[in-house]
Amino acid sequence: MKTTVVCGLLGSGKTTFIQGFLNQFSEKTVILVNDFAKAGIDGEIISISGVETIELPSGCICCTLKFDLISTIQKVLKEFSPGHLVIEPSGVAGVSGVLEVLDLLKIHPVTVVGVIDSAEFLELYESGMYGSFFEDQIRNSDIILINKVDLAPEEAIERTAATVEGINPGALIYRTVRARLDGPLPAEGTRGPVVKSGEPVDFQFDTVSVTVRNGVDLTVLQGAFEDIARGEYGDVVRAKALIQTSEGPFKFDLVYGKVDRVPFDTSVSRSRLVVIGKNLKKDSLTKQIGVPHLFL
Ligand SMILES: Nc1nc2c(ncn2[C@@H]2O[C@H](COP(=O)(O)OP(=O)(O)OP(=O)(O)O)[C@@H](O)[C@H]2O)c(=O)[nH]1
Ligand SMILES: [Mg+2]
Repeated sequence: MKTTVVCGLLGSGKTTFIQGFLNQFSEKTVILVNDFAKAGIDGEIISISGVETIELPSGCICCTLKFDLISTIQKVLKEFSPGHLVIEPSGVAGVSGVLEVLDLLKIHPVTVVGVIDSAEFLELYESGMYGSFFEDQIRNSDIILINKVDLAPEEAIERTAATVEGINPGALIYRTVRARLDGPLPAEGTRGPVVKSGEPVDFQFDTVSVTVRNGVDLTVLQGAFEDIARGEYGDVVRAKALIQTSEGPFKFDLVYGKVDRVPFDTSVSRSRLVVIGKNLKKDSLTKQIGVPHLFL
């Protein structure tokens, strides 16, 4: 069995990468996704492709949910005998914790794809606010995608690439838009043993999951997302939603202040929004955007 772990900070482009690669997975593939917030969204996004997708419980599989990861993988191996296992840990997971689980289960070879948001990386890395998160990710990656180069100035892209290369000179580094690579994924990684770069980082983010009324007006919703991006509901770093709006199904994404909206391919039966950050105004989020008294 081939195993691919796709890691990276919240909103860096992990799910986008997996979606782009779905048509390359020729063998029987199972995808494990681990959303940090209670209302899972990535599982539904990936599963519409028809690939077997399993949502791990909300939280973080590198630490508190390690045992869930172990038992889920054991179950997947038994039930599906996949030719390819793809794991998307949450955007706050330290990848070394996930790799330790795979080692423990004697699963190899494992290819680690690290996705980096080049529009945000330098500021976050240089501020040191996420501790050893990036070192852990970069040191343990075989392939690193310096993603979102359409959003970052050339100077930032170059400095990001140089910083990444300095941390892991052995990794294959690509600059990507929408995490797209031309050609197939290198079959096997060149990584050595798992590198621990420090204690797992506790981001201390809160999450709010909100049920939204199906059929909500698209313009109103766009306005609400812009309010979230402006900080009206707290210090939000990531929000995402799948919503059946007045104009049909839509996927909304907010990553560090940038709002993105695209039509979704199938109708959404359970419209929902998740917000991740600090000092979140849970009550007003639910009152203004959600169905009152109906938390997920
Ligand atoms: N402009 C631009 N947007 C991108 C690029 N790659 C991904 N995005 C957008 O960034 C947002 C987040 O992408 P995802 O693939 O959901 O990120 P993720 O890492 O899976 O996010 P989490 O699972 O929540 O941590 C979406 O709106 C994507 O469309 C890129 O190269 N350029
Ligand atoms: Mg994702």
